[in-house]
Amino acid sequence: MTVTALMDYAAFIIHGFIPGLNGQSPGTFWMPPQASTLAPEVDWVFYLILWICIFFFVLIVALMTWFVLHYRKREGHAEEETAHHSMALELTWTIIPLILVVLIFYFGFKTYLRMKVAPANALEIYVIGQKWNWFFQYPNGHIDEDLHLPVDTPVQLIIRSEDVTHSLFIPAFRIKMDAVPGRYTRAWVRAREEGVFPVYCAEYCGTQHSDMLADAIVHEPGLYEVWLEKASNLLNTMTPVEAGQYLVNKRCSQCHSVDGTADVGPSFLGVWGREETLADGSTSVVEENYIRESILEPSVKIAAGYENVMPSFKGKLKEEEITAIIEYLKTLKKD
Ligand code: HEC
Ligand SMILES: [Cu+2]
Repeated sequence: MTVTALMDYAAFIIHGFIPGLNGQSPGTFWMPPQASTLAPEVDWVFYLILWICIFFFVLIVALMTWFVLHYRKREGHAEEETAHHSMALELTWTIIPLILVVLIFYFGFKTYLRMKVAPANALEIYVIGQKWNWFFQYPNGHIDEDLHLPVDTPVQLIIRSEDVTHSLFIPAFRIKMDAVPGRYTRAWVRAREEGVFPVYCAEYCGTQHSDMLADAIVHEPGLYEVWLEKASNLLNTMTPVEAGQYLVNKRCSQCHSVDGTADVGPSFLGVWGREETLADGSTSVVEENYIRESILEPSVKIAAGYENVMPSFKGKLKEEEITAIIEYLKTLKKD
C-alpha cells in the first residue's frame, strides 16, 4: 500500500466522523449514503452523541491517568486529606450533563417525530415479510420483490409479516422497522437521489435469514410509473416460459435450485413428471395440480426428506403466474 493510498484511506475514515460533509455523498467508511431526506437529521443526532462521548471519554481517561500518577503513594509524601464536599463541583457536574441530555432529547425527539409522521399525501406501498423474502405491493395490486419508488416523493410503507417477526432495514434511508405478525407497522421515506440501495431483514428469522435481501430502487421523475406499468403486465410482454423462469428466479431460487442440487427444498431439475415419495410414504406424480397445490397449500403434501417450511404463495401469485411457473418447470428436463 502506498503512502497516498494510506492517506486517502485515513481521510475516508476521518471524513465519516464529521457531520454535514457527506451531503449527497456515496457514503463514508462508517455510514451508508444519505439517500433519504431524514438521513442527514438522523446522522446529525448520531454525530452529536458520538462527539459528546468522544469528548468525555478523552477528558475522563486523561484526568484519571493524571490523578493516578500525581497522587500515587510515594516515599516522603504524607497522605493527603480527602475533600468531603464541594458545592461548586457538585453543581457543575450536575448542570452540564443535564443541559447535554436535554439537548440530546430535544434533537432526538424532533427527528423521531419527523420519522413517525408521514406527509398526508404520501404514496402508500405495503411491505410483506415472509420467510425469507420481502414483497412490496403497489397501489394497483402489483406485487414485486423489490421496493421501487419515485425520487423526491413521500412514500408511506405499511409493513406486516406472514409468519415470524422480521425487520425491514434500509440503511441508506435510515429506516429500521419491525414486521410483526398480526399487526401493521409504518415507516416513511422521501428519497433524495436516484439509485439502488440494499434492503435487509434485521431480525433473525430462521436459517435463510441472511438471504432475505431486496433492492430499494429510486426512479427519476416519471420512470416509476413507467416501471409499474411494465412490471404489472409482465405476462403480456413475455412468453409463459420466460415469465415462469423470471418468477422462479425471483421467488423460489433461495430454496429450489434448477441444476439438480438439493437445497432447502427439492431441485426443480427433472421435477416434472417424477413420481414423488411423500413424507407419509405415499407417492404422487408431479403434474399441474400437484405443483399448483404445492405453491398454494405447501403443507398438504410434503416431499420425503424435507421440512415443511415452504411458505404459501396464496394471494402472492396470480393464476396466470402459477401457470407460467408450471410451463417453465416442464422445460427443466434431466437429460
Ligand atoms: C423457504 C423455502 C421455499 C421457498 C421460497 C419455496 N419453496 Fe417450494 N418447497 C420448499 C420445501 C422445503 C419443499 C419440500 C417440502 C414440501 O413439499 O413442502 C418444497 C416443495 C415444493 C414443491 C414440491 C416438489 C416435489 O418434488 O415434491 C414444489 C412444486 C414447489 N416447492 C414449488 C415452489 C415454487 C414454485 C416456489 C416459488 C414460487 C417455491 N416452491 C418457493 C421450500 C421452499
Ligand atoms: Cu426476516
